[in-house]
Amino acid sequence: MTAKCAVITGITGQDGAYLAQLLLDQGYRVVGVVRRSSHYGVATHRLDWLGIADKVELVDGDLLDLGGLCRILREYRPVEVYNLAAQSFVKTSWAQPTLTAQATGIGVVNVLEAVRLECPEARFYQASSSEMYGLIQEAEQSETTPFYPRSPYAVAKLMGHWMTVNYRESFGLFACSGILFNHESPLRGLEFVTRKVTDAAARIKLGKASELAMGNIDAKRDWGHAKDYVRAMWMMLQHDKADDYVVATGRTVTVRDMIKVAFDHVGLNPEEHVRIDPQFFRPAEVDVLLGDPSKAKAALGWEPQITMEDMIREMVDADLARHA
Ligand code: NDP
Ligand code: GDR
Repeated sequence: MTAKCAVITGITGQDGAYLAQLLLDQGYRVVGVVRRSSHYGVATHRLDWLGIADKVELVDGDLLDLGGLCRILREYRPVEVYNLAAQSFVKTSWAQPTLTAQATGIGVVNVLEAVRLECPEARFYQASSSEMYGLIQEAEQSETTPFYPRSPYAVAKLMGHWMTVNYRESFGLFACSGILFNHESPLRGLEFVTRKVTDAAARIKLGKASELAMGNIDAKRDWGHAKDYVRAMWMMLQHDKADDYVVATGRTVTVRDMIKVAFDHVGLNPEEHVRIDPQFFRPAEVDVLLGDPSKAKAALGWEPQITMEDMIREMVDADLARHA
């Protein structure tokens, strides 16, 4: 029997790597769309870390190139398409709003169009974001909470979200939007706050650094583990009905308290090392996010298994090993 094929955009990112691993374990043929880089080989470091770089098939493609996306779907005939690619760093979206709108917003339209034209029977997953809630309109955010985006990134994600809903309602595509709250892992990019903190805790512990410059450490986030969250993506596409789901832990913590977990793990006092640097503040902040994952639990049977504390300790240990 030939294996079911899944196509992942953004396979070189954090979620793409963990999702590829999950799908390989489920027996899928995994095809990853990779944009051309002038540095051959650097793109696969996360897949290498998981030991799966030689188990996935990588094809050249870019979210901004509809023709190329159509060619890939025509050639591989996937049963599932996961659109994880995006300009995903919120702070950069103020510096590069047009690029962010193109990759994170129009890119979704391109993938949806490619699916509609080439493999309309395929199931489609869109990586939507809790950033869409921005200036929160309800204390706990669920699928029915109104959106209020606060960055060019969040505005672009909102376009992708509504396009996904629209293609489902207009063309009958099996298109799901996962509204995922922050999720992290040892494979998280160094620019994001958790990994910045765990990497610094490790370097300070090893005597390779002495301080950590931070932005708004009073911001609160609902942090889960990427491994748990990619499982939710896959579960959405196995359900008998396409729908949208919040994926979150239901608990929110300040950046300050997250820093404490990381520094405690290596026996350091954050007050001796952390300083505030205004360059890390954002033009408009999302002060607090707290997700209500009850729909995903009831409909999909999904629940997070890894706590924020265990995840941060895992990340610090991985960074200690990297720097040792
Ligand atoms: P990453 O930043 O780690 O990965 C982003 C991926 O997108 C990379 O593989 C990158 O490729 C690729 N990419 C960027 N632009 C293009 C393009 N024009 N064409 C093709 N590929 C492109 O993100 P995460 O893994 O953390 O997140 C996955 C998705 O989920 C993103 O869409 C993100 O916005 C969204 N999301 C993430 C959350 C989180 O907490 N992690 C929460 C909610 C949503 P390259 O390696 O070449 O840069
Ligand atoms: P976020 O993640 O913007 O929520 O987007 P990030 O980790 O960048 O910031 C979280 C919060 O921490 C505050 N913060 C800092 N952030 C960074 N990066 N660096 C700092 O020094 C710092 N100091 C304080 C931020 O102001 C913010 O409040 C992530 C991305 O993965 C998106 O793609 C995704 O959609 C959302 O999560 C859900």
